[in-house]
Amino acid sequence: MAGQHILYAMPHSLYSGRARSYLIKNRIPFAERSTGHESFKAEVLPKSELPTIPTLVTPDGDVIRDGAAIIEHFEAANGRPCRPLGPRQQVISALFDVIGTDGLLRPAMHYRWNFPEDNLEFVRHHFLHSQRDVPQREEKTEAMMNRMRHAAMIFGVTERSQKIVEDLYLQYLDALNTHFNCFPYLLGWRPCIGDFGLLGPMHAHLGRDPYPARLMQRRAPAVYRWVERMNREDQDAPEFFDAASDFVAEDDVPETLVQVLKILAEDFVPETRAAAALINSWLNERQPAAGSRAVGRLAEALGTADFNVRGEQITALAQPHRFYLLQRVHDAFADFSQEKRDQVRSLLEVCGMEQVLTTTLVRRMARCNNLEVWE
Ligand SMILES: N[C@@H](CCC(=O)N[C@@H](CS)C(=O)NCC(=O)O)C(=O)O
Repeated sequence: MAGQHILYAMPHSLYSGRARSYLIKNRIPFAERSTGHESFKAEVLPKSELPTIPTLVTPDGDVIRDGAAIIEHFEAANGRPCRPLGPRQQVISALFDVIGTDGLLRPAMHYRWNFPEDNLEFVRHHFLHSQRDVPQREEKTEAMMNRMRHAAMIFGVTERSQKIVEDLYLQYLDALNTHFNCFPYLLGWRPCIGDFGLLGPMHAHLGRDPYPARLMQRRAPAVYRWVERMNREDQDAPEFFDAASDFVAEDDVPETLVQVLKILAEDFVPETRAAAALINSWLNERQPAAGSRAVGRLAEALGTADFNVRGEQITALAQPHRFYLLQRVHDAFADFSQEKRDQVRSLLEVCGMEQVLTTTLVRRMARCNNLEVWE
């Protein structure tokens, strides 16, 4: 593809890491700009509808807001290089995309905001430098950080739930480390859509802020290497002496990855079910008009949902975005033959994730003019 793309993104932004990595791995030339850049307000915002990052401007001047939409733009144009063909791998890849962008927000936010002694100056540097050097810079930085800190806490980390959030994260990290000792990517020897989604929280927050990054380096060096690898153009797998180049053969999903999913299911499944119930009752009550906005900025949600994890109640924001991406899992599943659906269902049963297949909203979402809208 000729010409250069501009990616509005920031190093400390969760969703930016996903789109940036996709562009790097797929060798799409781009320059990265902060939202503090003059052009963001003047040229991008009128077309992007919301001031979120990542937002991409193509060489033709088209503006694409949202990491999933940016990736879909290139996937659709280039024969879907990052979507595995086999049904099991396809569903696992799409599922990791949701887990990364929506399911790991709790540990990401906890390890960023609840360790101020280690993290605060580093995080403040990034928030400050995402703004132009205007007189209100400090004030704006504090306001933005407070908004994000608040959003973080309403993903469900409290004094009571903190231990469970940490225990789950550490078990997941250990299992993922075992996996990345066997393979350089989730499904083998090259990245799939799920790798990019998972990278969101694992890069900016959990792999880069001082406290969690050190934790990852010490406890899970193979995960740390994957984070590095996802930000390099080449395969970057010198530690694998038998490296191949494709996804694992025969639509196999490695046992090491099944173990990771089993741990992730412990809060992903109850949270998804509780969020669906809450959003469905909101939809039934409000009956939003077709075409009205379904997904907003990070801190916007329709309310909070309660669910239980290891005997403890967690209360977290319920965001429709999770279901926008889950629709893709459901749509892929619906298109498979009965035999393939059975294969996928059996795999998800082993992972404790089978309920994800039947947890749906009563209304579908679509994208229109850079926004997700109710159909
Ligand atoms: N669904 C969007 C979410 C983007 C998003 O919320 N980005 C955050 C930064 S990681 C942001 O721009 N927040 C600023 C705001 O909400 O005002 C995506 O996947 O790209």
